[in-house]
Amino acid sequence: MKRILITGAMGQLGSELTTTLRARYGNDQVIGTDIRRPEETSELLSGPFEILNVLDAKAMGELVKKEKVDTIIHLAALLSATAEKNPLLAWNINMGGLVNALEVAREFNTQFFTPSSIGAFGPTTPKKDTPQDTIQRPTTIYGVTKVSGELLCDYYHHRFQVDTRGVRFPGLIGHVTPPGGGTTDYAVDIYYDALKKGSYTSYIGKGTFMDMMYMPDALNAIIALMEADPAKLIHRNAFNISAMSFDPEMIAAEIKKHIPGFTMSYDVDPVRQAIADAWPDNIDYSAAIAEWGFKAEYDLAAMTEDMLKNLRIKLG
Ligand code: AKB
Repeated sequence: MKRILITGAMGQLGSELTTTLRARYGNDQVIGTDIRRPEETSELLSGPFEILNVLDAKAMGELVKKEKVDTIIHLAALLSATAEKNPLLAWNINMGGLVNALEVAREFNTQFFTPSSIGAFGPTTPKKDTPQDTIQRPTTIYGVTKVSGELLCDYYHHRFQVDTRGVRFPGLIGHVTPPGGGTTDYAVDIYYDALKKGSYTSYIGKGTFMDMMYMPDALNAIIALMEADPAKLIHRNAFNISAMSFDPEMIAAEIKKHIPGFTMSYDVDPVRQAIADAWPDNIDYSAAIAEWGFKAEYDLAAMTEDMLKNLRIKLG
């Protein structure tokens, strides 16, 4: 029986992962944690939930010991655009939280997952079909923490035999919890604005391609990797994965098929545009397919249909 602790459980990925893992492994087996408590009506409170600051290593260790946790999923981190506004804070939270979580995993011999990102690549990385193993010289503080995190997870595996695993997530798109502070967030915002206003002003410019993935595929990927036979994992941490690559024009055109009057305009944000320009157009994820059978179900058309259907219900 699994006993899972999730940090950053109130975030875009954490909120959906917590409920998905509870459905799979049992409601009481998945302990959601975050720096604050969710609203009383939140689904996250349908199972165990604890307030935990990832910078407090002692509290994390005590919780893992008390709850007999055997798997840590460490999600708490600042995303790319927020990180760029306060680089030192980003370093402290992203690296401080990660090293604390890895130390706890080492001490209590737990399995460990943490996400890296397409942000771990930089302007000198090949932009098309970006290989699994390639140049990683990111120019954002977020990217610096992601590359360092990949290396640290590799280190804890080979030095201390911690069962660390991870993927490089592309932009994640979902309808449950909005993302906060990322560069790829436009691809979520556009659906909300399409339904609420019939128009969207994009802060990312035309022709800027980035990898993306619909949330159900991201959740399945985490489960598949965590349950994969360790003997088959060559890369272990930081597997490239993706489901689609598009630019703002393509997602707008897809939305128009459902909302014919939808219009798109541009007001490019130089900071987020520079981040996007330094990231790959599309990554190669053949290692994830070969080593643990990664697959994605949703393309742009299927995702758009499902997003609009669910957001129509949510927004009323
Ligand atoms: C961001 O935009 O910062 C994240 C990511 C791709 O890591 N969504």
